[in-house]
Amino acid sequence: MQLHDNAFSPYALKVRMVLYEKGVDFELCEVWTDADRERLRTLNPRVEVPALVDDGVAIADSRVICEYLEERFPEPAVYPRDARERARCRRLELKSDGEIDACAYVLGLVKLFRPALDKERPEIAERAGEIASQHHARLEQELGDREWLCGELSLADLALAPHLRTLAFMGHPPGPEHPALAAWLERLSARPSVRRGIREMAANFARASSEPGFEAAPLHWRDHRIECAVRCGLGSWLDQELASGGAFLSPIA
Ligand SMILES: N[C@@H](CCC(=O)N[C@@H](CS)C(=O)NCC(=O)O)C(=O)O
Repeated sequence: MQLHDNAFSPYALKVRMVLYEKGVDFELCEVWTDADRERLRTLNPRVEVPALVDDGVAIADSRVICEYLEERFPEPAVYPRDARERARCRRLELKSDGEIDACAYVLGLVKLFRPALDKERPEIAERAGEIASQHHARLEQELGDREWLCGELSLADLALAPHLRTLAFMGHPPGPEHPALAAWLERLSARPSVRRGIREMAANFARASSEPGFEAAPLHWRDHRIECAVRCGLGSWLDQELASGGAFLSPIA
């Protein structure tokens, strides 16, 4: 089984953490170069990481991959057994991969990828920070007094780990008004699968950010990320970036 990914991607990280939780052996094929991207194109026409190859069959999209892994390696389970909790887990995973990823992406845009934009327009980070607090408040409610979001540790927790760690890294940890969420994030971050994943994400970020041209590299925009960018006042900026090649959309595939 080969996993084509880059730990810098929160989706890739989610799949890695599921594989670590399940103790599945796999070969890592990281995507860094144009040649790697061409190889990825043959596995996933949207040219997005992660893509999994099992016995010569390619499977793309982190949610599809995680469901596949659960069916292929049922124990230990990363989806709740109860159908209602399972539905809740999928909803939280969607929220994580959609809205919360998007907020972290816009903050990453101004804090890491386009720092000049942050200097010119500091209100964008401010707006994204307010959105992050709204997500924290919502998750605090979802968590209530549970140890994990859906009772047992599940994909809902694992999916959120990369995004909430990224938000914290960019100056937006759960605040004192979100004590249950802060304690949950600490518990989650101490789990070996998550610790390992976060370490790999940090190493890949260090490598990517030390490459020449990091701050000018074209950025991938899609679905919720575009919506959040527009909410933060970046609509016409994004249009210009798309026109000038500073931004690109997933291919239609
Ligand atoms: N829905 C997809 C989204 C995957 C995705 O957007 N991956 C990004 C990295 S976070 C990517 O590979 N973008 C293309 C690129 O950066 O060249 C999934 O869950 O796997």
